Amino acid sequence: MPKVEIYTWSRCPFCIRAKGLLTKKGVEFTEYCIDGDEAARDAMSVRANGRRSVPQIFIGDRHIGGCDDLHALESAGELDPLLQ
Ligand SMILES: N[C@@H](CCC(=O)N[C@@H](CS)C(=O)NCC(=O)O)C(=O)O
Repeated sequence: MPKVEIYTWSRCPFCIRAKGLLTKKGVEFTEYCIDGDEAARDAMSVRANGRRSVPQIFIGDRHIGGCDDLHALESAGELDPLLQ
């Protein structure tokens, strides 16, 4: 399985929801909790094509986007192939 990374704020409902989907699917992920860390957010934004909201999710080299993007992939049946 490729490395799955997620940038989060601890109290962000979208982050909690995204992590919930990954956990439900049995996906192990690396979480970067960047509460109050603007330098880390800047670094995330560079990786995430300018997006600054959290969560931002990466699977391998691919930028997935946020919580809605992750769930859209799941609904379309396109998430599992990315995780293999
Ligand atoms: N549609 C986005 C919404 C994410 C979102 O709004 N996150 C909030 C935190 S809960 C945020 O980053 N707000 C700050 C901002 O948008 O700059 C997703 O599905 O990930």
